[in-house]
Amino acid sequence: MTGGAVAAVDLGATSGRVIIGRFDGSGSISMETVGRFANTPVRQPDGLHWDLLGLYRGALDGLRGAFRAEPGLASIGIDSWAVDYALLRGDRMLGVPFHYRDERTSAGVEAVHARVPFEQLYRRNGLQFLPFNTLYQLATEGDWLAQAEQLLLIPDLLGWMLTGARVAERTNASTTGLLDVTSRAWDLDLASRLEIPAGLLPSLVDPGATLGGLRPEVAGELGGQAPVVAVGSHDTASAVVAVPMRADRAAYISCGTWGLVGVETEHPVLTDAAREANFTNEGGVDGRVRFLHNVMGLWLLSESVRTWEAAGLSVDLPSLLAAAGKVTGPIGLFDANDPVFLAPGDMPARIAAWLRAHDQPVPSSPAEFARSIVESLAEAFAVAVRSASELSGVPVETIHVVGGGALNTLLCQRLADRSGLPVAAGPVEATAIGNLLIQARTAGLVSGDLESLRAVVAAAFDVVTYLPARAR
Ligand code: LFR
Repeated sequence: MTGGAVAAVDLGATSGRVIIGRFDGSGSISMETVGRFANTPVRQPDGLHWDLLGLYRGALDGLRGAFRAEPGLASIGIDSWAVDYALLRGDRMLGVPFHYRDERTSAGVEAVHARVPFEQLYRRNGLQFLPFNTLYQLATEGDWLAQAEQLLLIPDLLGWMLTGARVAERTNASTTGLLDVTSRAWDLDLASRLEIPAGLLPSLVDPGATLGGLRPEVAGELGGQAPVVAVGSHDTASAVVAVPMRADRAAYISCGTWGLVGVETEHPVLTDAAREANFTNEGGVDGRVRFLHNVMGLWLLSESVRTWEAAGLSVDLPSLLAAAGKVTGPIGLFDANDPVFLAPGDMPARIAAWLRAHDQPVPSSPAEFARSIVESLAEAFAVAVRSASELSGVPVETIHVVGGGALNTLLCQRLADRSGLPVAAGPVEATAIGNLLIQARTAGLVSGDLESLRAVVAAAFDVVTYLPARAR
């Protein structure tokens, strides 16, 4: 196999990166970050939006750096969070995409469920209930839907800006609620019942498909030319590609803003029990299923830090977590799945209110809050792993933690203790690695199924193992 390089544009809820992956021809990978930019949502009179053009600008700047470092770049791939979209009329975006944490969607939930009850929806799309799933957001669009000619999810939107091609990558399309969970085609009957014009939904493509070359103006601006290739454009789909696991006996947690906790299966699990446990069947790369549950994740901590800093406190996260590890005495446990924690705003106040209302000890310092968050997350993760295993029949022997949460030693240890299972932490950059690997396979720089790609990850990146307290 020959060597070569590809570039990942990886957009997270708080920052975006452009990362080059170099493959040396023997199947090994090394990475270089060539661009990093903040992702700061903007509140407008009509609600909370993403700074979409700012993100595109950040991606362009990063890609210019990528071409400088690797003029022969084989391809570019884009991933981001799921569910959010822009509506287009011709080549014009109709407004700025909303942020999924905007609170306008509750009216959309009622409107959709009045037409199609949740039980029926689950049978068709296999998705857990999250109030921001695309189909609920669309139910709030009103006249804008009639004006629109096309809907593009965020990574597809950036792909269109770069190439002019309009597609819907399938792993991310699976989070809209409009994809049939069994056939993996658009559910046009459901769309019509919800009065969503079928013409809005672009042709579906699978990870590995080539969208096309850069538009000439873009290539000129970037100083290079390369095709854009569809990857697992839902960030969680890319992350799961890069979990160095045995999928038949492990669970994964993609732990960043969210904690996505689950297993990989060959077929969707659409039982009443799975629906009642609010587990989702999202589309994975190579036709796999990501059977998982969304837990609130490190958002609980980052939004707390933001609140303290807004009040004039300066917070250093490593010191805060070190202090949290030393907290003694009773620690309040709250339900990290409670939707009251979804919206931006004063997180410590909401946590304190929850604990008080449930007769739990209320923290009085940032360290005590951080400990309560870590313990509550570890507990919610352990419970979700147990449910994923029971509902899917996958016997879980190890829990893999990838993403930023893999650096949180207190969380990984407490998860091992609370689950009674070994926790294998790393790689931190799983999302970008999964993005790079699918491009590399398309370019012929690596080959094989997901198991072969995971072997590349296992060889190239360190994993730290945490054993449960009673096994140490
Ligand atoms: C993680 C993630 C989750 C999705 C949430 C909202 O970044 O993509 O998988 O449920 O963001 O899009």
